[in-house]
Amino acid sequence: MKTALITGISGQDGSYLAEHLLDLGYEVHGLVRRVALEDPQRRFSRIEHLLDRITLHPASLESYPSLFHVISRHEFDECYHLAAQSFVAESFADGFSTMNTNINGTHFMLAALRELRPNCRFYFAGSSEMFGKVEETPQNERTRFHPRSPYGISKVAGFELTRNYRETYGLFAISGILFNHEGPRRGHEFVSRKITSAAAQIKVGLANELRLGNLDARRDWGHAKDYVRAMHLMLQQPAPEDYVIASGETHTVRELCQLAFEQLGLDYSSYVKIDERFYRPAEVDMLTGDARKARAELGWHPEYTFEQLIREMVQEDLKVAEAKK
Ligand code: NDP
Ligand code: GDR
Repeated sequence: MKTALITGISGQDGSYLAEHLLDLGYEVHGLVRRVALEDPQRRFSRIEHLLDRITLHPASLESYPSLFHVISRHEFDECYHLAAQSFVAESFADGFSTMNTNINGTHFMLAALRELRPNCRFYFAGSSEMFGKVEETPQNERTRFHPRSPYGISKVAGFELTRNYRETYGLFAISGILFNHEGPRRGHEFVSRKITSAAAQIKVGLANELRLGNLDARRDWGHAKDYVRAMHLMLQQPAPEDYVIASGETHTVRELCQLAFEQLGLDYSSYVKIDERFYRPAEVDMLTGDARKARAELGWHPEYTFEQLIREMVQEDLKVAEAKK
């Protein structure tokens, strides 16, 4: 039985990855913040159903000793480093804390593994935000980075740290460059969930409008369940390499609105209002990933289409809205 450590296990991807690894027979450990352990009902909603099958350890990405402590006491075969300040808009509001958490947190994890568990395989949660103002379309593993936010810059730094530990110290340390992935467990601040939950609330009469920023931004959206399978596959390869994971399709935020409202028999244009507050100081206009390397070498294929993803999110949010009514 292999043992895996997941940082960010209480987040969207951490929860799906924990389920996937448990299904594969792994012993699963997770790093969580102490404050979260003290408020499990609210902070562990995504992993509530797994709590008796996983082992949680308190630690913070801001504290090297707390990470060192956990890693020194348990043998891990694989480490999935998913914890981060992951909301791009927040990184404009407070770039310093995003940089601190995301860059130092990744550096601390790598430094502790190098010292204590050099044979543990390491996955870094890289992002399509690293491509930012894209230099070519579609983006692949060789496309140059041009990040447009403190978040994007922090992910480029994490990517370079991971590469450097691989090349310098021989760690099996790789980055997945994942494009946007969503699902019913997505945080409400991200645009997909903001739209599907608002559409459901409007449908049952709990809300009457939805305020959004740039409707013309284009993203390559997939389902988080498909993307966590790719994370695991990357760590099973004979040699450490980075992979782009994407659907290869791009849609505007407007199209996402249209599709979500249509599922409920509504016309989005009657409810969506443009609000300058949700525009970003610098936007990533358009992302489309080229995941041919992952398809060929990992045998990875997404199972969900964009339409199935949005339909599932809308249906789940409708259940929540109906229960609240
Ligand atoms: P979430 O925001 O849902 O989860 C983030 C996790 O990180 C949470 O468990 C959170 O814990 C934890 N965390 C945040 N700050 C700290 C800290 N200071 N110390 C310890 N833990 C912390 O993100 P996702 O699951 O969507 O994404 C997972 C990773 O993948 C992130 O690194 C993200 O940047 C990256 N990524 C995500 C993509 C996506 O489309 N979802 C695409 C590409 C990359 P808590 O619950 O306590 O806040
Ligand atoms: P993103 O996701 O920034 O791509 O980062 P998000 O869903 O926040 O934004 C996508 C696009 O929608 C536009 N937008 C709005 N976004 C939000 N959140 N709220 C709004 O009201 C709104 N109106 C328009 C944005 O401007 C943007 O263009 C996500 C995160 O999961 C990152 O952690 C991850 O690395 C990347 O995806 C890949």
